[in-house]
Amino acid sequence: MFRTPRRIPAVYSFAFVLSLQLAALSFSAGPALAQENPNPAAPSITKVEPPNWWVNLTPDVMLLLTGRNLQATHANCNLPDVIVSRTQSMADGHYLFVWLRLSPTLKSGTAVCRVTTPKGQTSFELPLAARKQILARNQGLSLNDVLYLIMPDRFANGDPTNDEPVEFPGSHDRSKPRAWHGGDLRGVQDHLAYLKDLGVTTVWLTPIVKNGATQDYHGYGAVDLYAVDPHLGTLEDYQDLVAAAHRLHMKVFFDVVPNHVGPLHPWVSNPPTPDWFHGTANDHLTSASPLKPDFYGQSSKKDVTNDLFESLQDPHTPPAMRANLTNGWFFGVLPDLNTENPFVAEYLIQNSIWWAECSGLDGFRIDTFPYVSRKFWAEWHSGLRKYYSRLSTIGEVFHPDPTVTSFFVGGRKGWDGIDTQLTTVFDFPTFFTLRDVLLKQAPAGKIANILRQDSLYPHPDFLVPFFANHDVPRFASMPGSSLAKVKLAFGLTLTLRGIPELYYGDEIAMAGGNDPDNRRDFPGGWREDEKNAFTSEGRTPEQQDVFAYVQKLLRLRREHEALRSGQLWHLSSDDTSYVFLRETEEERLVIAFHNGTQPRELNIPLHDAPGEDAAGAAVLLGNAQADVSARALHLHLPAQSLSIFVLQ
Ligand SMILES: [Ca+2]
Ligand SMILES: [Ca+2]
Repeated sequence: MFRTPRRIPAVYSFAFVLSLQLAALSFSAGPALAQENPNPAAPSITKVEPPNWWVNLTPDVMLLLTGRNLQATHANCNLPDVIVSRTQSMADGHYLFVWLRLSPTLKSGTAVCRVTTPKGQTSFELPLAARKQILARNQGLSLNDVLYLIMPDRFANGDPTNDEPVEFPGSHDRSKPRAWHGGDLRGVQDHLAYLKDLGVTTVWLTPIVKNGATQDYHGYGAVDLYAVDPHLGTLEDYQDLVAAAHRLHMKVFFDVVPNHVGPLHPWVSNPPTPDWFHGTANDHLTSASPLKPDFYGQSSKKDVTNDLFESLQDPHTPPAMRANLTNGWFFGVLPDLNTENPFVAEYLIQNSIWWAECSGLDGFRIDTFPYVSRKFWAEWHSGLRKYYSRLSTIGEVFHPDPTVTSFFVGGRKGWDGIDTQLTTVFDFPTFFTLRDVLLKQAPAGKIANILRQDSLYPHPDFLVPFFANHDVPRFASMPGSSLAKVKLAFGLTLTLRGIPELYYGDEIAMAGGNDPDNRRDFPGGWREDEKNAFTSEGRTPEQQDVFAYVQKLLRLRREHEALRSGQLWHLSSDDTSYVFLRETEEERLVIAFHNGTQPRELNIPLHDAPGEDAAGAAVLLGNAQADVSARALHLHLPAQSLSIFVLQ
């Protein structure tokens, strides 16, 4: 989401929302598909969703037709293997749902379907293609992966011709932090080699679907779930990007937002069914929890506020303590989809299948996960995994407490009897802890305390640890930060268990405060940029120092399986240091983190611990010194350091 501290961005003030709603009233849904009929009562269709489908994929497809006078008495298609099994007209004929049964003998082609009403006839086309062979399609995550989060508008401008699409005049201005800046999908593709060279494997792009407002550069204000935003390029650009990534043995994650659409989506003023949303533009709940932190005895004085999800995980809360979170409009502004409505659920499942099928994408990052009912997540995952068994999903659960984050992970049922089937979550507890330890001198032992709670997760090795994303201030700009601290943050994130996520630009220690300042343009992504930090010559010595450090850590991860999938053992933990070991059958690596401002000696007995038979230790990274004698590990740790040793 475009949150950061929980404040409503100025752009979504009440007056602004009102103007959006008025604007939406005159929104045109797109080009007419059939000839304008001079008879004003005749049916017409302006939009077909999904716009195309595939043979030998699903047995059925539900179409949502948008138009006028769509009170069908009859609908049929010209292909014998495409049967209209049911229709339902809604919203005074502005929408028609059409369920098609696709026979297994169906061949690719274009179905021409006719809709007949008491006042006339119209038709629409539905291309039905053979499934494309896509190299390495829909792979899902493995423990070898490292994610890299990109906000495409702010990374690189590969195609200046799309900077200001005709339908969005005045939307592009690099001098304004909330305007579109011109970055696009082509720009990401152009820099895959940079990312490969850095050593990440998987790009997560913030949403690429079409947005409506001139300040929706972040992508979280959808107006069309079946279109790429024209600022970012075309569907073909997205398909090309995924294909290019796959050729480089890289992966692409799609940011999906089933919780809400943007205030300008045409559904808001004219919903396909009366209960398409939870509430209406004029009458809805707000997503803030009705509970305050002190309900569970917690302080409300925090630097980075988090979402109050405790009541969702708590089996003792009555519905009134949960409804705001799952049914309220995010910020009180973003229209909350009624995912309990089976038509909405089917629409969203098909929409995700459509993106997976047409692009070959490898997984979904799921926005605002707890704000959607768990029953829906089980249905959505079942619907997708029928066709894409390997697809991975990562849920955003913005909360520091593992008892809360783990509740949403799939793989087992919660107290409500529901298995969300979510592959994993972002490791927000580790995020909060790393910032507390590195920036606020919290005890280093807090890291061990978070890892202790891995027992709450079915697969803790699949957690996604990180120290920054697009919703929080840049690590380098936080009070208490320094280049040394940035490197420590990378060092811990890339050696703890899990599949790490890095935020674009942190590898050159980019600066930035709260949203949108934390989303500055990557230097060199634009032809007019003076410095090009995508090249070593274009980086300052400080940028190159951090870049080379991250690159080296990522190389060590590739070379040492223990850093990717080794068992993690605590060796020592106290206020200033945390020393741990990653073990596979082949090797044992010791990672020694010291947060103190003075050097320190540590003697760690290895009796009855992994490594007790070690004869020595060789340094792989860092300036600490280690030797092993008398079944003990003797460490000399420089101030504020992280070192990696291989035990011999
Ligand atoms: Ca562009
Ligand atoms: Ca919701």
